[in-house]
Amino acid sequence: MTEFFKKLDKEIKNHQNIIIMGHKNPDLDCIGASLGLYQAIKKECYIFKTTDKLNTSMKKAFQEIKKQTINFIDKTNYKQKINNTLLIIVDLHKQQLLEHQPILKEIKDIIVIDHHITNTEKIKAKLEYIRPKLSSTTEIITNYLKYTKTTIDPVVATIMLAGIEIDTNGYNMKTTTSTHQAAAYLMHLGADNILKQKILKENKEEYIKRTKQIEKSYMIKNMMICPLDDEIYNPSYLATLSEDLLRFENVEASFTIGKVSPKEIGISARSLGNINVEKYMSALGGGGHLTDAACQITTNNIKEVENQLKQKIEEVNQ
Ligand SMILES: [Mn+2]
Repeated sequence: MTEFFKKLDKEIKNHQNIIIMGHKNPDLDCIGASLGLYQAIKKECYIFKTTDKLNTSMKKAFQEIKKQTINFIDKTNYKQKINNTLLIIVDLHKQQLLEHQPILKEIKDIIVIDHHITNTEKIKAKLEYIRPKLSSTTEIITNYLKYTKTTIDPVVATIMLAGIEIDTNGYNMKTTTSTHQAAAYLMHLGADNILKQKILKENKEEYIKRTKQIEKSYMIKNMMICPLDDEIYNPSYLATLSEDLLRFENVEASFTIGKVSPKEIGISARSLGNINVEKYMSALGGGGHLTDAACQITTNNIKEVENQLKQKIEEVNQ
């Protein structure tokens, strides 16, 4: 990581402006990493602000950020800042997910920092640091704060801590010693546990909705399948739900099936480690890792995808 940080420092030094950009439908890891990085960069720097609808936690995080002096930029005014500019992309590396894709043609010096499973449609970058084994992008940025000995605003430290918590589903997924060390370091930087809880508080209606979805899930062997209704969901919602299902007794693997666009059904698969979910997802045209995989199928029929999955569960030998 240190080698990457050295190169990152050099790139920052060699540019006049920095723009930090995350993915569409940003989450707390994405914004936490952006804010942490922003505070470590001691020169003209902007965070590209989303125009997407924010979820409850993100709205609360932005309310807290409002009290800070952070330079945001958006698609209406960023063009004044694209000369001698370094674009740092955080928490994604797949082109289609980028907040504002046209920028890729306007800025040529790009750095990508991410922790998602490597995808083929990668953004062409001058420098990249993609580590799918790490819990979150915030974990990487926290290490950068340590490396640069940056002190940050306690509110930013709090949002970063919430970001790690969201991406690990409460230190359950992809959590290692270094994840806990990063969390401890954020506490040391002033992260506030009470404010973090306020930011993470769930909306009651959303909680009830999720409980009803879990109610409809069922077991095949030691795997839990949870088909959703006809609404369109963010793929990260499917992932979180699958992670939640792993909490239940006898569940070794979980699959959440739902519409991710009008003509696309996604499956998000998670495993505790004894079942290789990547095998099922690649059999359905997707991919991923042993404990963490997904696929997307072009159709609008959830039942059809559910049946295909059940068939693969019968066919694929572990
Ligand atoms: Mn993330």
